[in-house]
Amino acid sequence: MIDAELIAAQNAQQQNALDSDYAALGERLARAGVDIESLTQQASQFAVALPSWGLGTGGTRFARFPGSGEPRNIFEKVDDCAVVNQLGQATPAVSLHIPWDTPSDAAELRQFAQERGLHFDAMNSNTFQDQKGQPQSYKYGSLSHSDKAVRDQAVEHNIEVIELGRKLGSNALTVWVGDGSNFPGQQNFNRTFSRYLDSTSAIYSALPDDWSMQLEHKMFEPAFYSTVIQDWGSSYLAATQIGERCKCLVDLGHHAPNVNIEMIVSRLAQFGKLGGFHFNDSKYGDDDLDSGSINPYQLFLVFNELVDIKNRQPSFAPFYMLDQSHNVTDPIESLIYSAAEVQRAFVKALLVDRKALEGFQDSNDVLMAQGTLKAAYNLDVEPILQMARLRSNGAIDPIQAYRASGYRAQCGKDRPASKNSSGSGIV
Ligand code: AOS
Ligand code: ZN
Ligand code: ZN
Ligand code: ZN
Repeated sequence: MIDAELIAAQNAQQQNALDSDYAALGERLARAGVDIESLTQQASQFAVALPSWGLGTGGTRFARFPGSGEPRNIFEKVDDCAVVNQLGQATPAVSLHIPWDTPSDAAELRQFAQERGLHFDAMNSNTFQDQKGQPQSYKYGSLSHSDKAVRDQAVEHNIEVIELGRKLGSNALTVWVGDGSNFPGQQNFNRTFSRYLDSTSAIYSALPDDWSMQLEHKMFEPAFYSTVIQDWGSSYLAATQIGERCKCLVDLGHHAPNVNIEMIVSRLAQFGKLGGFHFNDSKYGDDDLDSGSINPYQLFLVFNELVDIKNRQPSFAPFYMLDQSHNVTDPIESLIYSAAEVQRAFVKALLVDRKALEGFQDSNDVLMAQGTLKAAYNLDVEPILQMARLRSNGAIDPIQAYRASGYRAQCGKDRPASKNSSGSGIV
């Protein structure tokens, strides 16, 4: 991890400026009857999980351009996650991908993570590509395949992921499948969906009582004509049929352009089926760009719904994870920066004057209703994020501290490039 003294020295240089920015923001918020301390406390408690596959350079279907010092195995990935969390203080959990990051010894990995202040969040299964030595191929699908032997193999894999997750202290399984078709007529929609429901129900019956199962929908890719769980409608139907602890997971990049994602969020939550998120940003499709880099207002509007839901249902606790592919940035920097962007959207959403908003909505004062959201969104809450980090021994400016530490250069020496360095290039 990064030398704590280096972080403290950097913070010492920046603290005067932060103190005065924080005091000024605190005064401004106080005039509106908002206690800055309560916001800072909520920011400190905010957490978004890191994807184990996000620590290496991602790549596209055309090429992957690895950086130096990339992690070569899950232990090195956890080391990098620890750095992201140490500096940014918003990412205490890791979401594991199986089999890309299957540990040879689960207890050892769990302890290794614990020693670095990390735990394991939702587990991700993979039946969208063939693994070495597996008898059946997923070329024509997995959980919805026409051949029972393939479906059984895919169900079995998911059950193994649950078993591994139990040993790691996880309590959720996220299922995303690439199942679908490329041509009209290739598959019968009804029969394919029925087979998917049978398979996921079999997985669900192996789920421990305190676990949930998250179904992740995606409009297209790798299938380009039809996808089995292509949108929140199919996801909702499946989750409802499968069982109470089966929920829908929303990846921000998995919708048609311009779809009103925040409304999907509200709908799913209203009927108890919103289970979690994969945060990222996109311009065209499942671009998996850094959260908040393209459309930060959308991210804010999603959190505006989440805060509204939490006020209605205090027990509401969805899974938050970054699902990004870092192609042209240092993954550690992107993850630190992105987690802060998600946290920022959350804090701004807390600032929405909900009582006033409701009044404007009920009296159809349209301009003031939208202005109420904008007032929260337009406020610069950076001092709150910085103070939350400082108080948890993170860095006021985590990117600057990371660069000053020389961590990546040191990894370049300690981790000679390996062909197996992570980064799937396909997510
Ligand atoms: C794929 O497009 C989905 O976003 C998945 O959530 C994820 O990227 C993949 O499952 C990697 O495990
Ligand atoms: Zn995803
Ligand atoms: Zn995505
Ligand atoms: Zn995706």
